[in-house]
Amino acid sequence: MNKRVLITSALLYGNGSLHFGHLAGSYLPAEIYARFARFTGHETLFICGLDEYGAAVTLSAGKNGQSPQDHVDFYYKEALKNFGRFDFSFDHFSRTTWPRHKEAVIEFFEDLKSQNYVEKITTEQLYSEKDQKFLADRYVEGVCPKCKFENARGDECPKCGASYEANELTNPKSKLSGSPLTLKETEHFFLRLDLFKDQLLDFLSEKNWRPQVINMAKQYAEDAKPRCITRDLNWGIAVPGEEGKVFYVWFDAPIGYISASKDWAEEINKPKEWEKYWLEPETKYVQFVGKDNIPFHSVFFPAMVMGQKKPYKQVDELPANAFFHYEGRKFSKSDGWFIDLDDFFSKYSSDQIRYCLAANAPEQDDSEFSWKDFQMRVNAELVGKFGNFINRTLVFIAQKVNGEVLEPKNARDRDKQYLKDVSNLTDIIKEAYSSFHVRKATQLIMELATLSNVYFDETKPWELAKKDISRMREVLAHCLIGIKALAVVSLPIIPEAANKIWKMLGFVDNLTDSNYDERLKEPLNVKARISKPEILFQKIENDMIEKELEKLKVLN
Ligand code: B3M
Ligand code: ZN
Repeated sequence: MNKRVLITSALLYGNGSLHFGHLAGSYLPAEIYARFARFTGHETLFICGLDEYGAAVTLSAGKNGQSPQDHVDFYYKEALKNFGRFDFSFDHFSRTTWPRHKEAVIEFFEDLKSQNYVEKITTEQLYSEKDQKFLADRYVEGVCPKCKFENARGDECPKCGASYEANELTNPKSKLSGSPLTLKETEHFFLRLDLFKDQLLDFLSEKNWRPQVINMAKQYAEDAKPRCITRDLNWGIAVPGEEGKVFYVWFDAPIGYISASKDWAEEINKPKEWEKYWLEPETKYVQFVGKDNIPFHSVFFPAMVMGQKKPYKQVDELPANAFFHYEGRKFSKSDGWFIDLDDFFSKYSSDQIRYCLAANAPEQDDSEFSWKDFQMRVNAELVGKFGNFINRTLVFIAQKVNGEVLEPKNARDRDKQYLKDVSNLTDIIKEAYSSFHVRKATQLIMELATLSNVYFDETKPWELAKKDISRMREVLAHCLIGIKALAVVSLPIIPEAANKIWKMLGFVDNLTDSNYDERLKEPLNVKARISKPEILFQKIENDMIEKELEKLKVLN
């Protein structure tokens, strides 16, 4: 991994609240990777923000009887509150309505235009006779040209992830009135993706991305054709010199990664600091997105970057995830098929849900959140394996050796074997994080907890307490090393618990003051005393889960 890492998560649309679907797909994997990158000593910038323009926003603001600006102001506050509740560690969370973004977008456009990569073209766009206007993509619905899904949006298909022009839909109709649409001539700017085709295919040929990601990217590059980047809308970044036209949200939004980095640099009073991440080739750039965003991040934005005069960093890794559903269905606030986060956080903790979402991350295929699985992950894994090992060891130490922090002195083969297992697992957990296998990381962490419990069970310190105190001390000293390893490896996923464990072991500094490898090698703080351990995770009782499921039954 390069020394410097730039990490971005897809900018959240400013038209709704965060849900577990977003989190499991593009946010939590990025958050875990960012914590891991910092903890392994990389200079890290983790950027996100709110995607505030586009027809998705005007449409939902309209439904709410709100102005688009009021609408996104509300959702910006919501986003900050919710990401905070999930213990996110963004370095900056920006907004595309901020001025620096507009400047950056205009600069991108002018660079493309001056090199003839954008062109004004007379085109046929979907027109509503009824409303007497051209309808921007999200106001249009029709049949997906790729997978034939009935309710595809005007610019991308929520089912197969295809990305296209609204006039490629079959049977297009107005989303507002349902009325059919006709084609009418108008002028728009087009990005000449076709001119970048060879360069894009070369760029993609070097990527070792997940098969589903690289296949989709290559297919989209093969089909590269001019793509309309302006819209007839009054909410967005105005196209210079054009009346009533704004940039298509997918043109402006990815530039938001750059403008957000500039906002961050200003905020930390080092206005040029963003350049280290964006203009220096040795940065590694990782973009986390959902699968419906793949074409925009693998082809559309890279082409925009290729057409710039400044040498912006291109994406190096694109660990796009599949979709994440809720009890067999898509999350949908309008259908009531969602989890109210105020209610959720009144009962459950951030670590509990972070762990559960990580364990079910939709890395290969779609996956889902179910309450039974959540209960199982918490009770059987976090409480039953992970928490149990830590708790039983620390309680025993508090009772039997007055909380002394013990050091190994006379290891036997069984102890050495345990240490070897711990060391193997901490290595492969690191590898899992580095290669974006969050699901595997959770499994391996539980494997470490399980083999630690087995070590405790086999060495039976409670029996040794009656007959061989020095051997008991030796075993407990090894258990403490296992606990320290659990704190280290679990930090990216369950930071609250990891930090608590660190303190319970008697360390006075913060776990993140040093790094992953150093922490694993470091001796325990023998001067400290272990007091009675705190509970790391609350068990979830059956009646709590039944109540959650009851709420869904009325909707079925
Ligand atoms: N807001 C789409 C989405 O959230 C869009 C991402 C923009 S990333 C530049 O799915
Ligand atoms: Zn489709």
